[in-house]
Amino acid sequence: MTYTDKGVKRYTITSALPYTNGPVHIGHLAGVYVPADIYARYLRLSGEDVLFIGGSDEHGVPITIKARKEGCSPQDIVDRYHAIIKQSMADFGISFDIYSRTSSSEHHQNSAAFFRKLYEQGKFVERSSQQYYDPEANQFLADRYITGTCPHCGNDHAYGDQCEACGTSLAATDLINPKSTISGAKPEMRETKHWYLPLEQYEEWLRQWILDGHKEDWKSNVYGQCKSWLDAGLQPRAVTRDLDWGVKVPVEGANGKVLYVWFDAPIGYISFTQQHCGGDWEKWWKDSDTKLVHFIGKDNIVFHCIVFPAMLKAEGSYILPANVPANEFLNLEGDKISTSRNWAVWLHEYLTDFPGKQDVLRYMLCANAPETKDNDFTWHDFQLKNNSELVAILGNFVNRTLVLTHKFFEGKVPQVNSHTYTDIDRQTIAELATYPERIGRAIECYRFREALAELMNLARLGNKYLTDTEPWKLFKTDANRTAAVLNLSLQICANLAVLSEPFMPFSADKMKRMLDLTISTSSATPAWRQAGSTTLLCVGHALQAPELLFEKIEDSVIDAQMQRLATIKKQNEETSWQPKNVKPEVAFDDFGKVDIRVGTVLECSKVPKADKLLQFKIDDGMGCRTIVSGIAKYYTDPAALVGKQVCFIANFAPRKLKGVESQGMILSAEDKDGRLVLISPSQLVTNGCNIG
Ligand code: B3M
Ligand code: ZN
Repeated sequence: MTYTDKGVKRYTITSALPYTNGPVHIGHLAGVYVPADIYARYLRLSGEDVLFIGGSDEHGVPITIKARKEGCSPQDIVDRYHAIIKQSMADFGISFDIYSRTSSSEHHQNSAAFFRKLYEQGKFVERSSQQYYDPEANQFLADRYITGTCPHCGNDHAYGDQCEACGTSLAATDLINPKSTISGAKPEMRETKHWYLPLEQYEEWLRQWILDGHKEDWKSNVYGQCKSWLDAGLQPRAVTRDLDWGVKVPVEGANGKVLYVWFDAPIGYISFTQQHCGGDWEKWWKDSDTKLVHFIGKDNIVFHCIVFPAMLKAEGSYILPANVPANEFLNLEGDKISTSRNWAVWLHEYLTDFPGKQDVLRYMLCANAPETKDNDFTWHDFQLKNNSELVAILGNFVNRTLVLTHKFFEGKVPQVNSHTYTDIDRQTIAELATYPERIGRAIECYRFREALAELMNLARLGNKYLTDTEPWKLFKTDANRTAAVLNLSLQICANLAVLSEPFMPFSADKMKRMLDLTISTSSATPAWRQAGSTTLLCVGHALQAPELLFEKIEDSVIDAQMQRLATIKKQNEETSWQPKNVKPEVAFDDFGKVDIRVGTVLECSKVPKADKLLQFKIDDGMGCRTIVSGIAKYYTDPAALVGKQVCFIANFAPRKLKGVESQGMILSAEDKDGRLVLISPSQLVTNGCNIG
């Protein structure tokens, strides 16, 4: 039973299938899996029939690139990361009904059958065309096998199917200055045949379905992207590739070709439904009283709002997504999360550093979710939210209530006579009653940050009620009143245990354990609809011993995480360093005008009041000259340079630096870490000799 959905009999909830070319990180959780799980858990608590689908996306070029890099098979790669990802999802309580994988034989059969049906219905256009080919690797270059400059935003690392910077879907031939990511070679064009889904034939229908039909209920970031693609006009989209890893194309003349990963992957949602439900699967994908919702990140919008719906429309027997509440991206300490740069908080590593603290991360990633714009995860904010919200508000309230009940009423829910209720009780009871709907409506509208904030408002209500009534003082003079206060506080704790489950399932279980709370549900009164009341706990009910729900996170723990990122940043700077672009050509004669000589250092000292400057006295073979150079930071013992030979430009006009006249410029190399290193001849040469 929901607040906003009328006539919906069941919910099919899908979540983007992560590529198995690496582990999952906080960006995956924040963007897709925490919101999807909140939605699924909430609907189940509301008595709804839910199917929550997840799985690994095991085809596509990112995987074969990784396999090539590691010298193993794509199957080795997907087996490794499917297991890691599946475990991480389970560890974080992502409550899939099934978590499967697209390398499964069931999926290969199902996606091939889906393709064949469209093929036999003549829904594809067969076309030969010139495609990029790597003559060194002897293979065609599709998707991430080719990179170049995006024609739309200028991103130099766009791929052959998509630009991750601006989200535009691309054809490899759109790229500027393309190059093979396999060999780095400049690709050549070769003839090849592929099957295309003529998206332009669905453009009018998509405009009507999305731009007219979902103007009000789809998020503006999703609606906006769809509108810009539709306004730009849709193009035919190749749904096959010249690759050997993927679902084989099940038609004549398709040797060496597989389904494009973005054709087969969304069909994985259907394959996994079939795997989970057996014969009784169709109601989840074909009944009009089923609500289908796709949870994804913004880079997947075109595939879930344009391409997959066109495929479903072409096939003809499927329902379409009612909503696709895509999130934007989560950054980490101000920088884009990146698997290749290891700039991430990996879920499996988080659990090593923060055992048992899954809910702290779920809470943080929901509270800071990039729901309408990119957002930033900082370890400082993680510590702050844990200490000042979870520990100080929610944990503190539940702990005080239980400790006081054990202290004053032997750990049993005290008797209460409603005539002892005062105004503050009645106001608190009235406000408590509003929270299931306040939280539920926000969840149903995919506003999970708002829903979580409302949950915390309920915890604040409880905290304030205790602080205002001071039962620890009251008991001495009025045990009855104290009983009423603690009974109501316990009821609020019980409500928090029910209403927090979608967001923090582990803490909800802990609260239920401490309260020894079980909610008997029926279709008429699902757990969510029982919340809001002051009768979840019966008088006399025995409580369990109180435990701390959350622990304070110390600065030292955060410092260790920041140190880890600093090390990764330094490693990235070193490995990602590229030589500066070569300057524009100069004529040889111009170079001839510069007179470069060798000289020997006779004296060397710091220039007074100038941190960066050293002054050299050089024997230049024609006498002596003084030259000032900005390398003091890298040569902290200038005297050690005496006797060394250096190279210098002899015919620069003299100039004063910090009061010292410099007659020329000493040559040094700037290394990748910015360090300046003096250039010396490899053998002793005569002072004053030319360099040319
Ligand atoms: N494998 C996720 C990504 O683009 C992609 C989702 C497929 S959902 C069918 O990172
Ligand atoms: Zn771009």
